[in-house]
Amino acid sequence: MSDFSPARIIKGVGGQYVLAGQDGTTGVASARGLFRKDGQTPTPGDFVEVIPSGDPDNPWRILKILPRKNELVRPTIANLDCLIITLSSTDPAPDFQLADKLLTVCWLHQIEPILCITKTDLPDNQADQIAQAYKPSGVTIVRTNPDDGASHDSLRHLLKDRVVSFAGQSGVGKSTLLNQLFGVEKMETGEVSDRIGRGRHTTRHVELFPFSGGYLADTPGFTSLELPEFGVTGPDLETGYPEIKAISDQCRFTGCRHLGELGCAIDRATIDPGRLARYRQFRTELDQIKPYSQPRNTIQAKSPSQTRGRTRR
Ligand SMILES: Nc1nc2c(ncn2[C@@H]2O[C@H](COP(=O)(O)OP(=O)(O)OP(=O)(O)O)[C@@H](O)[C@H]2O)c(=O)[nH]1
Ligand SMILES: [Mg+2]
Ligand SMILES: [Zn+2]
Repeated sequence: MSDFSPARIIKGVGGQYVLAGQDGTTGVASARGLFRKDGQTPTPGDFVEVIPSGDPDNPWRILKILPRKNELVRPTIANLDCLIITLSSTDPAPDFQLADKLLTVCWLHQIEPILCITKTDLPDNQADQIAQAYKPSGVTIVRTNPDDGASHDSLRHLLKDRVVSFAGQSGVGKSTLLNQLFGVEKMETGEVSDRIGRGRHTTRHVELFPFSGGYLADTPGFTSLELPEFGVTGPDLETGYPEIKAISDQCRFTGCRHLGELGCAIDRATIDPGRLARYRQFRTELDQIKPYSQPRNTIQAKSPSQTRGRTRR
């Protein structure tokens, strides 16, 4: 038993958790009721302490969640090294707001982002324009499609020995790519609806698969993500736009918000118009939020006690 604890949660569905021990063996656990009272939710990626439960259906019981180095609300996952922000280059139309928000959250919380542009095999794809817009941010960009073996190799190389998750809209090809990286069908994939041009939410839960010395997680697609949910404030936003931050010391006034102030250097610089418009929109929205109305950080290094007042999902 001591060999199995602490174990990592690799999947949690309906109050039942699949755990992987240090030695790679798996087991099924329930969580003690106390977590709900504490406002804690055992989350995929968590390390947990367990004891035998005596229940043959759920042989282990989770007693304690060990401190997290980070956690995301969407996708719901903890202790990530890297996030593959998956953006379709066509159908479904890329959601750049979502991509920018995820990039911001990653950079603020020491999760390395990889921008993965899928469906580059389809006609009229926007892969070149997307890559051009994001290159100045410095993010690692990988373009891929099911026949592009070289892109799969470079992703496998980037993922070695790390805990990595996919994130992005439904239908962008997260599960397709995960299957390609494994070389076997691990996850079901779904069509994109012709009528509404959206995915069908084929993946319904987060699941971590052992991969190349670490883990690779498939996650359900999502569209909405509000920066304040992740504790992002107006001044934090620049961290999500390194190409803006790099020239902000040339603005006439310190603390310039780059919203058209006198002497703002961003007005003279060449910033991708889409990126700049989204920065300005988010900054305006975030600056309207009064500090006391911000929810607690939901992604941050946790104190050992891990007490927090908010439940997720
Ligand atoms: N042509 C082409 N089709 C792709 C590519 N990647 C995924 N698809 C197709 O897009 C559809 C959606 O792919 P999924 O892998 O299910 O998408 P997902 O991101 O996992 O979606 P959810 O699980 O709903 O979040 C499927 O029909 C895939 O075959 C690609 O690079 N090129
Ligand atoms: Mg999927
Ligand atoms: Zn400025």
